[in-house]
Amino acid sequence: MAECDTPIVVHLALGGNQGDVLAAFRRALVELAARGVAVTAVSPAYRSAALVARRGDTPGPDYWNIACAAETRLSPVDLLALVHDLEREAGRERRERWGDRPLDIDILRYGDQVLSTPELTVPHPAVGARPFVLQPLADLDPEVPFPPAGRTVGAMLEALADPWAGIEYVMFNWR
Ligand code: A4P
Ligand code: MG
Repeated sequence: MAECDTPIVVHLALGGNQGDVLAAFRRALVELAARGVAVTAVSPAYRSAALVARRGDTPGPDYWNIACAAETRLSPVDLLALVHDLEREAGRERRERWGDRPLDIDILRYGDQVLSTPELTVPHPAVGARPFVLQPLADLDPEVPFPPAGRTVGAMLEALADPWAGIEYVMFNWR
């Protein structure tokens, strides 16, 4: 396992729409901390309608989404392997893209690094388009810059036609 010399600040998005998702989030946050990802801040939980892959698809159950900030010495590839382990342990089976899932963990940002490999794209390409990702990120810190251009979370939110599109409910004390 490759380790970085200095801890890297990472931002993760957690989502899910099957079973007790908030319980899955709580477990995942404990496991991240236990396996080398020191979680420093966690957002409120946002409930939103499921975004579907294609117009006309029947949406599944509503999602819960949160964001967290953390510090880790894990390399990007090892961090991806860890989040896949946690998704599996939460009972996730990959059947179809955007299928219903008890837990999904996306690596939104890995310090200032830009990576594009078949397994991992960082920053996550969908960050700027999704209120259910940007709103919880803004709760952590709206000034966080995303490489390569350094666009902040706040600026990305302001650029959306409707920064609250699809969001139905925000739960503050969910942990
Ligand atoms: N992968 C590449 N880059 C990354 C990254 N930065 N972080 C690869 C995590 N994974 C990354 O992901 C497919 C592959 O992406 C992985 O094998 C990994 O190597 P996946 O989690 O297996 O599949 P997925 O989640 O179905 O696809 P995708 O494109 O990641 O979908 P998203 O973006 O996760 O969207 N509606 C609401 N309201 N809230 C949601 O959270 N999420 C989705 C899925 C659909 N609708 C939603 C929500
Ligand atoms: Mg995913």
